[in-house]
Amino acid sequence: MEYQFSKDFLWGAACSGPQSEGSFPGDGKAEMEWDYWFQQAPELFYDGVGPAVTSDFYHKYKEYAGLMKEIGMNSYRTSIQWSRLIKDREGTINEAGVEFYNSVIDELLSRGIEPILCLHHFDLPMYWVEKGGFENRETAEAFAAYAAKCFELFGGRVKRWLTFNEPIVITEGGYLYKNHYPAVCDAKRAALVSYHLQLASSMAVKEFRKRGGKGQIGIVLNLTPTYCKEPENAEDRRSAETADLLFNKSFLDPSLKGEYPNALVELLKKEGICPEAQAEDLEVIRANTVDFLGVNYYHPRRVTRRSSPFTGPLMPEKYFEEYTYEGQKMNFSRGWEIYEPAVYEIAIQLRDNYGNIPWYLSENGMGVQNEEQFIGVDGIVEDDYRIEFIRDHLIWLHKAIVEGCNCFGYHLWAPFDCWSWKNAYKNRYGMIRVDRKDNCRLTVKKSGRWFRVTAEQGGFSL
Ligand code: BGP
Repeated sequence: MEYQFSKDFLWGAACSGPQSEGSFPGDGKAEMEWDYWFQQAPELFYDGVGPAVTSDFYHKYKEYAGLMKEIGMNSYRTSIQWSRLIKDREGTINEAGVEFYNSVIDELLSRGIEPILCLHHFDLPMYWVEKGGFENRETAEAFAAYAAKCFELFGGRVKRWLTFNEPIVITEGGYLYKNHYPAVCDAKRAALVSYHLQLASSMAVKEFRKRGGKGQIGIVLNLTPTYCKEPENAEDRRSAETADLLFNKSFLDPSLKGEYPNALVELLKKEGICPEAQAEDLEVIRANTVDFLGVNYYHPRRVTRRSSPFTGPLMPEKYFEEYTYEGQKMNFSRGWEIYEPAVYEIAIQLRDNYGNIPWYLSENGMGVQNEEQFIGVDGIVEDDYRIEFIRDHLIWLHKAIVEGCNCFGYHLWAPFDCWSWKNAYKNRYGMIRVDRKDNCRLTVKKSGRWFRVTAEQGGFSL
């Protein structure tokens, strides 16, 4: 069977500024939330490793770009760190930051790798955290101004922009499940943050268009297709619909259709947590939908109706319980389910319910603990599990494209092993190994070799 993709298909991988660059403090970079949180509570971070060095991309970007080329990537997504580019709330530019991002863009372009830049990957500068972060509407305005600066500085060479990476994770991580700063559990604040994140994204899109931005602008959403245990049971179906509303549609609909689903607004009102929206803000959201979408897909969500009444502070879990079942295929290491058909189902949804918007799989990946155990005699990580993971997702993506879905690329998370927030270096995701015990020495894994051949051939046959 042949799995051939179009000639201009994006073969690449994604990472982010805060997870790869390191170099804080240094070269005028301001503090962002993870720098701060790590200093406050290093014990929360796996092995006590914070974001100060990460994969040392700040110093090694040329070597990384060379290896990205070697493994066949024709595109790379990373993010600009707001805190590296802009020093304070007054908007003072950090010239060293401008120089760094200019050099990275030029380096990638010189190697035929398209830079795709995201403007925010969970890394709010502390000077805005101090003002309430995205609970404060002013932060949304500041984000739009920062975005405009980025378009002005780098717009000539960057053709695809993304406003936010996984905004729902900022909300749920910071304001419900305590995985991100400020690590509180408050549904009302969570709803307000979500609303301002959407507004910030739409305002940035508006800036992009106002400037006659060349190229396209999108947003990266992590979509978790939601399946209920007993589809014949109406309550079970409702539990899945509600989870889908809260975790997927809450950004998908306003970003792509310009409006919130009525059912979501009603739910938030019923719970007394619906933000008070200004009419002109809703108009900005309505008028500034994205050109394309990045979909991060890792695992689905399996839910069923609650078996016991919900107690405690308001959480999405009031409306469902998650469940596992025997025979469920799990990543042997990260604890996430592997369910490839979901990629196809996402694609069909985007085709049928969202105007067949152009999109790409902007993250998909397999985190593995203690990966050194798979190093073979030649010193190469023999990550056949990762090759199988990528291939099996590509098969479903291919099926979707054959059926008319508008998917233009596949990006693995990540090109190289990188720092993963509170998990630090626990789970390795890269096609390039970063040996942190040996001055971040880089070696291509078996998956990198496989990816190169696949990208060069534009697919594979089985
Ligand atoms: C996504 C994020 C990435 C990355 C990835 C892997 O949600 O966009 O930043 O971290 O997940 O997940 P984790 O690091 O939790 O293993």
